[in-house]
Amino acid sequence: PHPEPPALTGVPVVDISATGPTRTPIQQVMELMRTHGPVLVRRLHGRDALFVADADLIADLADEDRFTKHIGPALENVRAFAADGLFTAYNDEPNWAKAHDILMPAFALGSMRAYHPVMLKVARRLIEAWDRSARTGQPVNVPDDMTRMTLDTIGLAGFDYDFGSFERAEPHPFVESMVRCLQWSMTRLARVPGGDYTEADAAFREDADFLAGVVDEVIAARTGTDQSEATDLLGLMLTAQHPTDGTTLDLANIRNQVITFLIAGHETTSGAMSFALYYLAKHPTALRMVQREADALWGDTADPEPSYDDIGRLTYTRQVLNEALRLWPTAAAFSREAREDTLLGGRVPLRAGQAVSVLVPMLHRQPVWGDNPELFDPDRFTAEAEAARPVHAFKPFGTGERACIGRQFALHEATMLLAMLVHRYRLHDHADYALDIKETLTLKPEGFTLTLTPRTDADRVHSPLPGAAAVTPAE
Ligand code: FDE
Repeated sequence: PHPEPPALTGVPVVDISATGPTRTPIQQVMELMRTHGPVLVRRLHGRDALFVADADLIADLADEDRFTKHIGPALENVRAFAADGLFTAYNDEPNWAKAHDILMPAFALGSMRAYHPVMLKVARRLIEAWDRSARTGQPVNVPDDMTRMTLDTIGLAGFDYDFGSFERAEPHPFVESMVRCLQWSMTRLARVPGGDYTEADAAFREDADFLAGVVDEVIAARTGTDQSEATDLLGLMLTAQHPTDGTTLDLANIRNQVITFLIAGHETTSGAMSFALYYLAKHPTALRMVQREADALWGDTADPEPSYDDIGRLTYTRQVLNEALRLWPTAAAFSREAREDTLLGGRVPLRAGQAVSVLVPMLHRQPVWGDNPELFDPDRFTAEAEAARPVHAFKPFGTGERACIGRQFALHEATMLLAMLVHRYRLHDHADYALDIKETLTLKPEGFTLTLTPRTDADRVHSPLPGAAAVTPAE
């Protein structure tokens, strides 16, 4: 039962029924906000959705006492195949708190030490593939290869399941089904009343059943055997008891978690790395800085062995990722709802349960980001700059207790890979790529390709980093 929202005085209402939400609904709302400002109602066939990007309103929405996560129509659609997995569970669904408590330790920063070797192994698969392309001069498709890499990583680190993505010309059938399920979730939002969608729905069911079948096989292969030594997420889910009541997750919920981690853990992270490489290819100075950081750690070693601790030292690389996530947060919108009737920011009336969608890319272009928010500038993420900014101005991982559990996982994986790539290759924007952002619930730079040449010792930066002890040149 959705409460009838009160009239929003002073909030512009923009009717998009003539065009529908288009194939790029996020970029459409971004455009609407450029015209109508950072608070607006988007009306589609008489259905209203409130979108906000205003920094003060989002700081208010981050107040967990008054607001909580809202499962909106997009996530309702994803529930059709991820059900009560962490991402799509209702706040009061018992399996949310249970799985959250059981899985949190597996995603704490310290746990990344356990996943580091697997992440490195998959990074080397990518490098092997890119070395081949570098030899032949063939362009690499950046988002496709980043997706291969993140899928193999979450498959192996999560469930000891090898998708073997680099040995395939086309994505693994599991991925194709998953992508179609996500597309169904998105296009279902644009349906016109009275339309006939039986065919699309039947195709979706088939894909969803296929996903469940593959995951059930992975789980079945593990349930009969002793999991006490397993270090991956699945082993943990099969054995870990809730810290207070001692219960474990049931098999149906474990299946939903596996599907959830595969969805949540790979498209978002691969998009983030793709945008970071895009900006590096376009910004030679930033690229030089990232190379310098990697060179300081790994010097002229052709095949460095990045250690877990190295990744924490890649501070500028991390700044580049953050800045890419500022301009194009790959999970671009999340929804909140008021716990009780309230005034958002003291001015926008909201009923309990009413949805408010945060349009993150526009939050990341608000005046708190200065007067040139479109400019790619990793210096926005120095420790000093971050300390000077309101805490809720940057939300690529959502907010509050339903914020991203995979954040450290994604950042460790992405930071290591970026540094290894810039240490090894010169990146050539051979096609003078113009940004074209595809939306499949997440964002990615469609058709972004690079050519590569190996960096040589002569390319490497041998000067010390600023702040390092100066080396006196020999007379
Ligand atoms: C979550 C998340 C979020 C929130 C959403 C809402 O609020 O609705 C966000 C915004 C995110 N997430 C984002 C992101 C980005 C990136 C790169 C990522 N993410 C990554 C990842 C990885 C993994 C594994 C993940 N991720 C996972 C996840 C999960 C499970 C979740 C749900 C949580 C809860 O509890 O709710 C998330 N994620 Fe993320």
